[in-house]
Amino acid sequence: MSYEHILFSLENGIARVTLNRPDKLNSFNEAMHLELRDALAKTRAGKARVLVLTGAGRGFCAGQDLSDRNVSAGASPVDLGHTIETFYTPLILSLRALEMPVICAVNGVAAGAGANIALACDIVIAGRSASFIQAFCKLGLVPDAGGTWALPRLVGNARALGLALLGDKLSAEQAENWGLIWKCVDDDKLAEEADKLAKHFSTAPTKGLALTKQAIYASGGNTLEQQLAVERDSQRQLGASKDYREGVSAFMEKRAPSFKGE
Ligand code: LHQ
Repeated sequence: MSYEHILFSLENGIARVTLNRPDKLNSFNEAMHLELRDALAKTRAGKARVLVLTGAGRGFCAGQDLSDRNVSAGASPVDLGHTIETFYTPLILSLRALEMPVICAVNGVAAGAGANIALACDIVIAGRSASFIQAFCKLGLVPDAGGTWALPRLVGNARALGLALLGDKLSAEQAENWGLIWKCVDDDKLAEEADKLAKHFSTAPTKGLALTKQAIYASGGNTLEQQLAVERDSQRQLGASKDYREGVSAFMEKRAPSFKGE
């Protein structure tokens, strides 16, 4: 599949996706969803050990392309649920299920589903001029793309409700202060910071990181007992991995480990 609305590369274990409809602030139409789906399938099937998601131009993503359907008074009603179940739900679930760290480099405004796609990534870094807007309330909608799940877990109900009911712009700095994202960096350092993280993860023990992310996401719905069982099962599996042997051997031999992601 060739891409018109995204850029994709996979080199040296690093998959990179750039949303690429800058004139529309990288908002999503169906074609972009399908291209992203294909790129995620290639990321899963290839030798990627980390994925970096970012946007082209001055924005990260303004959510759904609002110009792609007719909502005039005489037009037939639209089934937004269909769009959600066909495109956004599988996208969020596949980002979560990717067996590698997913870095989102938020290079500008992230609004509506764009904000929540960013928040579905494992490590979110943002340029100082970037912002997060739960724009849905201005359209009479609820936060989607996992927003109502992620927001209260990341920042608590008070802030989740304030963000979702008011739809105000939250600066990258405030997002970092609130623990909504990992880090805010100067705009001119964003690409460099994302690269540094990507290179780090491309030589990390990928299986261990994949099970770590799964365990942390599972914890929200688990009791302590259940979560202790998740940890036991993960360690059991990882104890048989080559990277675990390599990590321990490298420590004992006082040398840098060489992890293969196996
Ligand atoms: C856009 C968009 C956009 C099209 C900027 N669409 N063109 C899921 C399922 C199904 C349906 C409904 O929704 C959903 C989930 C959602 O994501 S709903 C939420 C959708 N997103 C929004 O409500 C955000 C709309 N955009 C904005 O509020 C502003 O554009 C923000 C605050 C993001 C940025 O403001 P500015 O920096 O002032 O830029 P701008 O508004 O001038 O936008 C630049 C261009 O991008 C402009 O086009 P133009 O031809 O006039 O230069 C906008 O029309 C276009 N654009 N967002 N979502």
